[in-house]
Amino acid sequence: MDYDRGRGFLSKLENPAMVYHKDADGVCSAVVLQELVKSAAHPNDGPGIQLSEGLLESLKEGNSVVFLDIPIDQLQVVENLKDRKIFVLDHHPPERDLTSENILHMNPRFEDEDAYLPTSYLSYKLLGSRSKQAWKAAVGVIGDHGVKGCEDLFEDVGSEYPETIEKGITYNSLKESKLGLIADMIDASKAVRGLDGIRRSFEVMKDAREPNDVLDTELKEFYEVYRREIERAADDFRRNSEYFPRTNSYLYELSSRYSIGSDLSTELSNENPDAVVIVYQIEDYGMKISGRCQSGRVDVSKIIKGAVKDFGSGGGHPQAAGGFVESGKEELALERFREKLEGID
Ligand SMILES: [Mn+2]
Repeated sequence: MDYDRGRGFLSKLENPAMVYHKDADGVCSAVVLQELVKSAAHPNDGPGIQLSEGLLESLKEGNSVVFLDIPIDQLQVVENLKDRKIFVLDHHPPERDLTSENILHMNPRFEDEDAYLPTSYLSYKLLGSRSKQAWKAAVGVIGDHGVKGCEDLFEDVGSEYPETIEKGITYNSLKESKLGLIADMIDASKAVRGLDGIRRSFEVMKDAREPNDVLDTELKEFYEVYRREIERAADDFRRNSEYFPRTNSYLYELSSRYSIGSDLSTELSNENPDAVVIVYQIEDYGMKISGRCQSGRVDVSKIIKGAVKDFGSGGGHPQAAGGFVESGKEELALERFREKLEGID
């Protein structure tokens, strides 16, 4: 990655808007990059990776945009922002290289398709020298389950906060550190308060001078609400899920005002790694599905894809996957799940 080129390109942008992905990596990559580019920052506000029409219109009013942690090469965003200067910093598998006269598209996967370097790490590298922002980048990296390949960042963090790396520079030990807790607090802010929660996380992270500054903010309250809700749901799961003994599988309807299906299924699966856990949540716009089987005994991505076929979308990894079913087709998808879970060997 040619970070000097990236820094040069950024330095020429006039008053750019920043758009970051609505998760911990997106928030932290934007906060870190504020050291180079002071600008108004917005989370992407459409479903998934998308931007709302309103946000896109507001970007058209300026002459440059920085996109962080959003694979906008999968969207028609640059086509909608003709003649603007655009900087894209991302680490998702790219579908095309957007680089042109007005656009610089940086992604470590252009050089190594298996690279896994979260955007917060790339933002930090763009700064070009050791910075007091290192711990913020580390929070984003942990939030995206990175760490491997980002050891130099964690060494910089360790020189200022030795306690964070005293158990080693591995994902599992860092997840247990204060920085891992902050990553969870940012995720919780989104689960509990949606986009406003993410905007609060951005402000809190931007204002914080050290990790302890984050721990006593309203993010802590979001996190507590979120933990209580996960525990309540896990308890309800133990009493009310459908169990399929032949396949050691569970099917569970989550009722919650919060979007916790993905984290809940991860926790349930941690307790029972060989079981198949399918959690679904029915909303007025359709049904959200999360599946886990951490041992890899069963490919849950295949099961979800099979169940949502023709009226939804699904995918992910064999051990962890998700899906969506359009409104009105929920029962059909659930029947397919039951059939499948009755009979896997
Ligand atoms: Mn990311």
